[in-house]
Amino acid sequence: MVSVEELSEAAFKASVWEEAELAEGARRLLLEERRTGRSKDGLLRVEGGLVRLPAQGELIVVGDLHGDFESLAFILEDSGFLRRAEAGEEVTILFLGDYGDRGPHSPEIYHAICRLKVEFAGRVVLLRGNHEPPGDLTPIPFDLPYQLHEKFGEAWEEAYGRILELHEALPQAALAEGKYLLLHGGVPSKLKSIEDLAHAHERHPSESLLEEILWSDPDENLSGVAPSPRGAGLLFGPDVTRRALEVVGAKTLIRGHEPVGEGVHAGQGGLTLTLFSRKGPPYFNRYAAYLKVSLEEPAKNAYQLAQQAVKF
Ligand SMILES: [Mn+2]
Repeated sequence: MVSVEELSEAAFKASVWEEAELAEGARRLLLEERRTGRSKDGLLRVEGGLVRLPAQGELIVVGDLHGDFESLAFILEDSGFLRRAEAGEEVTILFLGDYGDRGPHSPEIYHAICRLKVEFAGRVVLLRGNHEPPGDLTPIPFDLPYQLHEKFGEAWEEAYGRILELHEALPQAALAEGKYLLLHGGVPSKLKSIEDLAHAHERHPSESLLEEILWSDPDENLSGVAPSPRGAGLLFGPDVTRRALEVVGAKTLIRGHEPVGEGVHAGQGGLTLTLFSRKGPPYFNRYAAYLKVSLEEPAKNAYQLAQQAVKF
């Protein structure tokens, strides 16, 4: 059995070749899911860049990690994911993206999440954030190459190349039908169908669907959309969220992307939940949080969901 300790140790000790091989292994698995429409264990259905979650069991949701390995280790330990997945329990862990940059342990986070995907297949969903960008939308800071160079020395680009390719294979959204829509930043303001979500990556950059999914932020008072201070994506009001949730048949949007002081924040009249799962500079949020929810009995709204978050 893989323990959190063993997973951590392997991530810190990895050679550049092991790091590259794991990223490549995870990428191949994701492309296979996209091609066949299902994870190899049949637990997930996949349509383009959209993952459909199972209708039963528990869902563990992890927000931005940004190089904070300690928080990842805590979440895995506290949720018991490894032990429970290995015992065949119906448990799915979903990451909302933003794995690297800012914190010091981007290479180790990539190692661990790729290993989780390779070992547990359909029990693990790795979504794409704005720090797993398409080539024309690189965020600042983008420390990943520097951290890989520092850790691996001369051959660092072996791992970097594979990780950039992995980014392109990450799905951009997940749906628990009738319950939750999960993605990194925000809902596309012109979303007309589930297919728009599933194929957003194929229409980038001629349409802004993917950019909005990766970069947008909810606003409490806005009606419609406004330019974002981030310089990419948009600010979107509760009316935009409500319409998008109707289109995909979900009650609540669960997303990451924004640092929140308490680790979790319910907004937009209960339509939107923001999760932030890392600690330390440059944010110094008081708590980080992750979410544990039943996929059978959905929470009524984001306020109820927020109460089910585990703060640490
Ligand atoms: Mn982000």
